[in-house]
Amino acid sequence: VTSTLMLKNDGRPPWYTADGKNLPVYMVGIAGGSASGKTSVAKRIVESLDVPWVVIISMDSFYRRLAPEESKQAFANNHDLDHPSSFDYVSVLRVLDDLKHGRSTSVPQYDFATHAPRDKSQNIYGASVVIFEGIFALYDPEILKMMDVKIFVDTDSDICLARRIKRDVADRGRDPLGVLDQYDRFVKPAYDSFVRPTMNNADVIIPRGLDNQVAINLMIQHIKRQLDGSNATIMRPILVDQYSAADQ
Ligand code: UZR
Ligand code: MG
Repeated sequence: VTSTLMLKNDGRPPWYTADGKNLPVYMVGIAGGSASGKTSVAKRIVESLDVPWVVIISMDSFYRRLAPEESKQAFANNHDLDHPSSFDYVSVLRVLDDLKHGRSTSVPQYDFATHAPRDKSQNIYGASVVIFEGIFALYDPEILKMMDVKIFVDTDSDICLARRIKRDVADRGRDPLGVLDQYDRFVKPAYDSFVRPTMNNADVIIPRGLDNQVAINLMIQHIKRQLDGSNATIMRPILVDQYSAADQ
């Protein structure tokens, strides 16, 4: 779909104007505890924006490669993957900076079952809206500077834990006792010391995560208004037409 769209658009991605200037790219940061509903909120925002060139970048893609000893510990649930130092911020900044400037980029892919980055990364052509979500999405000062709106999803920790057990067993190849153990030792302490304080960096706090329709709708209205006010007058008609033309 992506390449069809670009060809139909005179070979020009829609985040560039006809004279080659790049349109402002709108960036949304979403942080919150593990299994608080960050990914779901991000997806809901994407579904509701009628701009097709929206991309979700998940911080889970940017776990750094572990040294052999660290990796052994990770398999034994003894490595702290919830500490801010577990992420490769240089790669995060490279990817976000590329997208912010309308450049294509490649996003690493991470395998939760092996606790390691995959050999292949994923190419992204560009986007007019970028949503960056993860436990430390609002942690690094350089990342914060790039975000146009910063959201913190604040969900009760018992709900997060229940969700996390289900998710990690179903999707991430873990066993329930290991998840609980890890929660006590790493997830909860890291949340209290490093994740929760980043709430102070947020513009908006969404209580109850995905259940909070009102807050999410307000957020979506805000983003839509911002898009209308900046690039969308140039961008929207082109995008919407081409999107339906190519997709139907
Ligand atoms: P979200 N995580 C893993 O379980 N395995 C890994 O290899 C890497 C990360 C977990 C990590 C963190 N902690 O709590 C969670 N552990 O992924 C963050 N243990 O992901 O934001 O989707 O909950
Ligand atoms: Mg997630």
